[in-house]
Amino acid sequence: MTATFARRSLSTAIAGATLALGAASAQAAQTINLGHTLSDSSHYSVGADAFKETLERLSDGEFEVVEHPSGALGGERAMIEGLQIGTVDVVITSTGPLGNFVPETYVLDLPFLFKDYDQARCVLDGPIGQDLLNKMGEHDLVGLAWSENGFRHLTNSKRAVETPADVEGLKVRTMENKVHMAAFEAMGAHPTPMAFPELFTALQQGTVDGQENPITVIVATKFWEVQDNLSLTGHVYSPAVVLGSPILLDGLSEEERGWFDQAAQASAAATREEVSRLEREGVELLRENGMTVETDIDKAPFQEAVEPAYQIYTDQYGSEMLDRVRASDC
Ligand code: EAX
Repeated sequence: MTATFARRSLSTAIAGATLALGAASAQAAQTINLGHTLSDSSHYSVGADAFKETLERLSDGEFEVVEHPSGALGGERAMIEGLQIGTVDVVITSTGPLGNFVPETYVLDLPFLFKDYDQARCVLDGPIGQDLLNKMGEHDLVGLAWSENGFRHLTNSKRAVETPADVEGLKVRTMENKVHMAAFEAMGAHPTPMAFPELFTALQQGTVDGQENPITVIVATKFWEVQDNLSLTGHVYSPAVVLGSPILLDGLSEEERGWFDQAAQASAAATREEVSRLEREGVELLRENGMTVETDIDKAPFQEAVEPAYQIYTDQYGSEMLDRVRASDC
């Protein structure tokens, strides 16, 4: 084959391929990459499935959602950065690393702020929650809907924890969140911030003694394989949020954007329902798998121990948001 012939046939091939691509993209669905850190049996996956089903149905196949569970696209901080630069389209994340991007959300990470699920959901579904979603727009993120992770509890491999004194000296993995870190520091623990995808191995290898997460996450991650003790401290409510990339969403028509809003709302509703189910059934499942569960925790001494976190928060961010949450009718 001569060089000239080879070149010509190559350019013919490229022209053909370009045509084929053009024809395909006229009909092909636009792929939406959705990421989260939890397993495909988790409450986030229930939410991801609802997002996918709703968006694909409403858009009549114009969009196709591809789910990437288990931190396949990175930890929550990395995925949020991905939304900002457009390498990820939709993320379901806790507020763990979100305050690093949208400091207004730190208020939600204060320990013992909400007394129960009803109150937390009511605040997030009302004007405060809406204002916080809107704030995300000022930081290259689109806040689509408040979803849920759950009330967080402490697990560890060293001892049964009943009082804050039992927490002293424990190396506890926290999320990359300075309000959470301040709370654990105040209890006398050694807070070790770490992205979630690294956590299981860190527990297995003894890099940290413990971690804290809702029943939902403890079940979905099978933490019983690496942690013996669970104490139902319920020390902080952990919201989740369905976030979108402005690079994708700002380019959509109003109708298309509406489909994403509805898909996010369906996702949040399905996730909350699954959280409620696991709150009813999860502890029993953890016991069956060998965890020792302290259910009867006196919260008052814990609440007192973490008080310095409030001072640290208000010194830096003022008390306006906190006062609003406390004054809400919820
Ligand atoms: O959002 O990092 C955490 O502990 C979170 O609770 C988990 O990734 C689910």
